[in-house]
Amino acid sequence: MPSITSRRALLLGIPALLLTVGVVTAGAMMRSVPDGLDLALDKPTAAGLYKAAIAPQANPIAVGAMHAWTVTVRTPAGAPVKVASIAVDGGMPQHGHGLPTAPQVTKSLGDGRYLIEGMRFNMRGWWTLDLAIDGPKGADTVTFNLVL
Ligand SMILES: [Cu+2]
Repeated sequence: MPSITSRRALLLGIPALLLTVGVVTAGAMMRSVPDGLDLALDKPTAAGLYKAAIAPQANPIAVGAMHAWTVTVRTPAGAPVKVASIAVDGGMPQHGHGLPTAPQVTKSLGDGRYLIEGMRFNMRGWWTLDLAIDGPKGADTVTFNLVL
């Protein structure tokens, strides 16, 4: 039968252990954002059909705040592209979850620029933003990396 003293030690020890585990886990999560991530916000699409550039309308991006982005689609030579559709997806590769909202392109701003509304990031870390672009040269995709 455990003495009162050892029981108290156990009761004090559990929170200390949980705190240690929590700090180590948080540290591991911070460290685990891969080195050398391509953080370019202006890049060719996967098959090279277009060039796409994204820009947040809020800078810096506040975690938890709904905000908009613009995406600019150009030909590889730099001419603006009038696309048929752009689908927006994304998530956190290391957490196995997608975006907490369903952002959409809501309007064309002209000159190959489009407005994406409804973006919200609900935690810090490595996010991807995936665009599926369907335009005059065909369908292509591009993935942007963001570290918040
Ligand atoms: Cu996450």
